[in-house]
Amino acid sequence: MVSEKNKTRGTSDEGRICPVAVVVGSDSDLEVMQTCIDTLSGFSIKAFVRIISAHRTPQIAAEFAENAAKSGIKVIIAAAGMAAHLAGALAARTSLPVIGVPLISAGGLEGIDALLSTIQMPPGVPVATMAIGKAGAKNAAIFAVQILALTDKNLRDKLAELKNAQQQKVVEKDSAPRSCLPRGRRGGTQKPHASKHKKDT
Ligand code: C2R
Repeated sequence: MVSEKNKTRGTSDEGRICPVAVVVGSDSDLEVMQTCIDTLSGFSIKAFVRIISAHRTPQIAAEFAENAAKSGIKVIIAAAGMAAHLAGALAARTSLPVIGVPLISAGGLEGIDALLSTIQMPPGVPVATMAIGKAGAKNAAIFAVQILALTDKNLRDKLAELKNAQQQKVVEKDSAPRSCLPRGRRGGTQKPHASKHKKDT
């Protein structure tokens, strides 16, 4: 039985509504997903973090997804490794946008297992699947902000700042002095043309 505490556990953090839920399949996923939580907090969004497994706690997962919209959540980010059923299982029970982050798990297949499990949803139940691991964790946060920014000018301005800042970084790196490589040494080591120099025997 799901406890009443779990059933009604809302999104309120000291009375504050968190519009983004970050759900992980295991506490072992939290280290990578901290990037997601930190990126959200860079936009002054406090994530509502839960550890829920569609495989290990299926009833809690179902109840969380069914109550999410009512409790003020607007976007769900679901991250899991291995046979990552989590994002799809949540998406099956809510019409909120669900963003999936496939993770690398010890004993898994370097995240390819989680990627395919998260991305290959049947038609009718979409999960917006990000890249594997840390890049996906960061992009999930930005994608959630982009969704919220549709109705929030303040967030739109902050997103524009982020784009400008990252553009500026690349431009600065590009304009840094770099030494020229001698001719013939560009693009790695060149193999001698063995066939041309082969001695006739
Ligand atoms: P443990 O480290 O707890 O053994 O978990 C988790 O996300 C984690 O990456 C190993 C991996 O199993 C994943 N997991 C899932 C689900 N629940 C846990 N993929 C699920 O319901 O999809």
